[in-house]
Amino acid sequence: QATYDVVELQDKWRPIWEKLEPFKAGQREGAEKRYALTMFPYPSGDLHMGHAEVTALHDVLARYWWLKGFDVLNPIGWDSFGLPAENAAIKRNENPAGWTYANIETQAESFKRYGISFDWSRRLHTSDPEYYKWTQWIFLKLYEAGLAYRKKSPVNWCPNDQTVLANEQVVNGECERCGAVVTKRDLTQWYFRTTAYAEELYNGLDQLQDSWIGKVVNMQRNWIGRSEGAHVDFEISLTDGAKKSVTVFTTRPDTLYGATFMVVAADADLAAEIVAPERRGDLETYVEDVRKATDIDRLATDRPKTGVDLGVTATNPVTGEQIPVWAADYVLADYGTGAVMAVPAHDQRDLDFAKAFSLPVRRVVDVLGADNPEETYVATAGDGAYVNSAVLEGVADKAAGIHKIIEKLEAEGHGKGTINYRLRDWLLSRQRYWGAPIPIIHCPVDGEVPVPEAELPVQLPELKGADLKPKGVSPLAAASEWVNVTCPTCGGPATRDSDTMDTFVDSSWYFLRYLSSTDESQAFSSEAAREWGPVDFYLGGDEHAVLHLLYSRFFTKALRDIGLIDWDEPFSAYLSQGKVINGGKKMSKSLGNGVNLSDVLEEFGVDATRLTLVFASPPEDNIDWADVSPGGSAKFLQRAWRLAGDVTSSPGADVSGGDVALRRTTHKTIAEAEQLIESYRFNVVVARVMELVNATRKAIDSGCGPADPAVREAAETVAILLSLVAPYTAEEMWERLGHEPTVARVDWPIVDPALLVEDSVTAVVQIKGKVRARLEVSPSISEADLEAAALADPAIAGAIEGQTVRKVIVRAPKLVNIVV
Ligand code: ANZ
Repeated sequence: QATYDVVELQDKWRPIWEKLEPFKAGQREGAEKRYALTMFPYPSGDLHMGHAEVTALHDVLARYWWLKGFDVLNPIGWDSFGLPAENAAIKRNENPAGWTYANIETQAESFKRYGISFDWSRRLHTSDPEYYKWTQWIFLKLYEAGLAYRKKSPVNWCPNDQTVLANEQVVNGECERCGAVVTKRDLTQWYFRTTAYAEELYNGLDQLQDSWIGKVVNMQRNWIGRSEGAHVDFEISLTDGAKKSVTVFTTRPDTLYGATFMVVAADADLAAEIVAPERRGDLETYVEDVRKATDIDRLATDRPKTGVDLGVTATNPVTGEQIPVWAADYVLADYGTGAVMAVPAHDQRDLDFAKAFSLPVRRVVDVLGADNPEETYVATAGDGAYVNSAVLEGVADKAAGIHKIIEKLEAEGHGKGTINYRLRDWLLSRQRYWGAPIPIIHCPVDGEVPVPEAELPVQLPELKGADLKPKGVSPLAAASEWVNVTCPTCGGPATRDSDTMDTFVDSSWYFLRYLSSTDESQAFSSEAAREWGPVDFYLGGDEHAVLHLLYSRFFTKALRDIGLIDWDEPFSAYLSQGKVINGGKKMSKSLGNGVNLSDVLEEFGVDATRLTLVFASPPEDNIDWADVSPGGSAKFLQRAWRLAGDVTSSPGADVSGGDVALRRTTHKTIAEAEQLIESYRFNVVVARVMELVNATRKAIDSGCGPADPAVREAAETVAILLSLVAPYTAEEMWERLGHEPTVARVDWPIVDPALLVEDSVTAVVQIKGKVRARLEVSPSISEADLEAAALADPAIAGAIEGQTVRKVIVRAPKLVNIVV
């Protein structure tokens, strides 16, 4: 090809690669394995700039690993269940499958053209029965292990999507998908017991600290929310004379002497259980209001305090006082125990509540320099001297105070030290159609009965769009032929569970299915998991920082304990890429600043687009499309391509006598690229390749000339390094340089360490202060090497012969002084 024509290049190489299949995992027997994973796409429409960015970045590392000799797994699939398909289907009165699979085909075709080094033979779609059969199977495994269960409780309800949501899907009180304000409903739902792993999920973050992008580790820490504190038992005297023990969770048990009242969550069962008969009406009216507020509102410190006196008292276990018990909304039903000991002097929300309802305030910590909260109504949370606190008075500080009071509570049987987690169980059932049916049958006689394994998958019946309209119950409930079955245990009439699973269930194990995506006999092979897992590098968006990444970690631990895998964490390294924005703003329809990927590809070609995205910034930073130049990228690629045509030496030419300056640049570039790629600084790699292209061009035009084998070495290096980012151009260069395809599977060039030595410096060697020799040495020479070189120098060796060397003073790399 005499001119650089991107369309021609793309059309030429794509079929050749498809025939060669250079990226099939498992083809390098005996080689070390590497698993590179990028978050699989949701099939809404064609690929967009975000997909182009993440896959281009990810491909740098995956392709690098092939060049470095690893056996690489870099799979692709589709997260193809979910609401957008269902909503599109309702609009068009179709089944969601049609829309979904058409989009998948479009995206697959685009990915192939985009030249990503995926192993296409492992392709999967979570909405295929062959896939969700195993999602259901895993659900049943978790059910058997007691990690999936059903319970009735107040749940998040999206009035727009007419379905429940997990806590993780409620962002600032709104549905993370549609933005509707989320309300609460009392419903019986399926949960995964994520809380059983709260401690391990929290502690496991320590080992990910250095290999995961820090902000995501911190977000998970905050989400899991570990609090050290104590459970303290209070005895409540009910109106009928009975006693009931109620436990509160507190992070400040050392303030127990200042607990002047107790507050329980108004919407917790406990409140209704203990309320005095004459207060029940007030409580019920109040609870109706409480249900309308989001958790965020309820916890807001600046909110006016409201509540109902429950008309009963509790005994403070250390003072013996009878304290009133109230119900309020600022205490949440599903955090801690749903009840708190209120210490108004040292907790602002309790103090605001005390002020609103004229409840007593007692200071128990005298914080140096702070005014008395009993007078100021400003709570003090700091450390100070204990007052009004019997056994704690004289104790040095908060830590010692907490320790001492826990000891006392434990000794007297009134409580114990504990660790509380904010993490809740994962609500997984959804009242929508386009998801994996929950494989449970409800029988009036036998209760919950798992669908027998041989009957999996429980297939989704085909429903038309009209039947899918959200009604608050799953559309499947109305599919009577599908719902009504016989009980597998007793053979009597029973009904299928009509809810489907949250699509985050599908994506919590897809990285395992890739290991055995065509295996019809099992979800995945444990053997393959041992060989390939865990994922060595995962790249994706940080919108999944708590949702998908936390759920996958939970699944991994659960499946490990079930005995299916033997590693603890799914993703050894995780990085989240920045967003592609435009003009400083997020791309959006309303701003009209969207950049259409297919237009960009059309105008500049695949390679220039990929190069632009990789070169624009470090992977984790945003890319502002207004600041980049795909045209400039295209020009650079053409410059690189031209080098290959200018080389006149033959392939395999002996390079040892080649131009040293150019060879140094080449080898330095290779060595640096290696380090840069391994630290994910892909943009700098591109910059180095650009410099190498310039140096090679200069050598051809005004240096050693095109026949020097150093020029070939440089051009071949450019082709190899460029293959990570611009595969079409690189492949064409490789061919023009006289090689067979594919450059994507050559060996990473070996660096000659001698060529990495920077320009040498002169070291002076003195004997008793007189200069006797000068040596050319590396600027980074060690003291020991310099001393050895000096003593071995013929002039020095001659001068000191027959004398005793008393001392050698070395100042590398410049000076050696020998005292004889
Ligand atoms: C008494 C106390 C005194 C408290 C004090 C704090 C300061 P974190 O750190 O978030 O775990 N609390 C406990 N359960 C609650 C619930 N269901 N809803 C709202 N608040 C609740 O917070 C734990 C603290 O939050 C607990 O410690 C409790 O108030 C409150 F000077 O107990 B503390």
